[in-house]
Amino acid sequence: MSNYQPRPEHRFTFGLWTVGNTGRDPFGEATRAVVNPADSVRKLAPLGAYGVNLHDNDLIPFDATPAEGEAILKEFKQALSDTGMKVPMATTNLFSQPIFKDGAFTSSDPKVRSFAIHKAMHSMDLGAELGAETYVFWGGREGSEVDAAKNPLDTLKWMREALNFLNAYQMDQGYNYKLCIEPKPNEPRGDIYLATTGHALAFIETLDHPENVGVNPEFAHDTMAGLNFAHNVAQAIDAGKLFHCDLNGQKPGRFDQDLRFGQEDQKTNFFLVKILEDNNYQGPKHFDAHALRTSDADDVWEFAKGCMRTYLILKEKVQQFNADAEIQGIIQELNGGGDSAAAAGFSKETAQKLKAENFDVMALTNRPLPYEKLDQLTVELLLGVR
Ligand code: GCO
Ligand code: MN
Ligand code: MN
Repeated sequence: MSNYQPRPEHRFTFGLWTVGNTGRDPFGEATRAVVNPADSVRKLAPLGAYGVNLHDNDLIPFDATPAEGEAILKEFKQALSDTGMKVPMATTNLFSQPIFKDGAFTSSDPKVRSFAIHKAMHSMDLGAELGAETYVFWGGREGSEVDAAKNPLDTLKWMREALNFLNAYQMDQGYNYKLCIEPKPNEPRGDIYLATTGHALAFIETLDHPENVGVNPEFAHDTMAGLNFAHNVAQAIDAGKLFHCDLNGQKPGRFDQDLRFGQEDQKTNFFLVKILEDNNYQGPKHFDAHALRTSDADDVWEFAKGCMRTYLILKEKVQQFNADAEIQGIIQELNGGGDSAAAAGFSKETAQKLKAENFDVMALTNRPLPYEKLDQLTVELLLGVR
C-alpha cells in the first residue's frame, strides 16, 4: 500500500554542509571525517534525493588557489552528471571567516560590507554555473550583542543596499535567480536582524524588486523563537513568497539543534507537511539538518534516509487525514458556515445593514466546538491506531 521510497520528483535536497557535518560543536572537536562533496552526491543519489545545495566554501575552500578550485569543480560536476543530481540552491558563506566576526552586509566597516558583496557575486557566478535557480541569504553574523555599537536602522539600510545591488547584479548577468531571505532569531549572534519569517516578509516589500525575493523559512529557527512554524509558512504562502523551505527537527528553548526531520514533535511536523502538500508547494524540500555528533559515517546516511522517509510517512498521513470521513465531517461542521458580511467588501449599504442587524449572541456563543474530539482523532491517526 504505502511507498516511502524517496524519488527525485519529491524534490528532496541536502546541503553539502549537512551530510558533510563532522560533528564539531562549540565544546568539542570533530567526531567524523570530512566528506568529499562529490562523494556526498554519489551517496545521496541512490537514496532518492533530488539534489544538493551549497555555500561557495562548502565546495571550494576559502583559501583554494584557482587551479585547486577548478579541479574540485570538475570532480563535482562529474559526480552530478554521472548521477543526475541537481544543485537547485546556492548561497554564500558570510559567517565562517573572521573578517565577518561583526557581520557581513551589516558590518559597520564599509570595506567589509563591500568584501561581502564581492564574495556574494563570485558565489552567485558559481551557483549559476551549477544550474542553481534559488539563491539564499542567511545572515548568520548579521546581528549584535552590544546594541550601543550600531543603529539597527543603519543595519536595515545596509542589508537593503546589499540585496538590491546583488539582485541587480544577477539580473544583469541573466542568472534568473529567485532570491530568498532565511530568517533566524539568534545563534551565532545574540540577536540576529530580521529574526523571523514575518520580519523577512515585511522587509522584502522595501526592496527595489520585491517580486523577485521571497523567504526560505526554517523549522528550527522559528521553533527556537517559540513560534508556530506552520503558521509562518502559511503566511509566506499567502504572500506568494515561499520559494524554498528548510526542514529539520528542533526542541523549543534549545540551541540550534538541526535534528533529523521529524525527530521531535511529530504533530507540528504533520501540520507543516499538510500545509506544504495541501498548497501544492513545488519548491525544494531541503533538509538543513545534520546527524547527531554520536553518529559514525554510516549512521549519517541513516539520518539522510530518515529525513526523507519521515516526510513521506507524514505525507501519507496527510492523505489519510484529508480522506477521513469523521475528521472531515467535524472540520466541515466547524468551517462550513459560509462568508461573513465583510467578505463581499465594503459598501455604505452593507455597513448600514450590518450595523442595524440583531445578533443572537447566546446562540453564537454556545455553538459547540468539539476540538478535544478532533485533536484526539488527529493524535490517534498519527499514532497509527486509526
Ligand atoms: C543555520 C542556517 C544555515 C543556512 C545556510 C544556507 O542555522 O546554520 O540554517 O544552515 O540554512 O547557511 O543559507
Ligand atoms: Mn539553521
Ligand atoms: Mn537553514
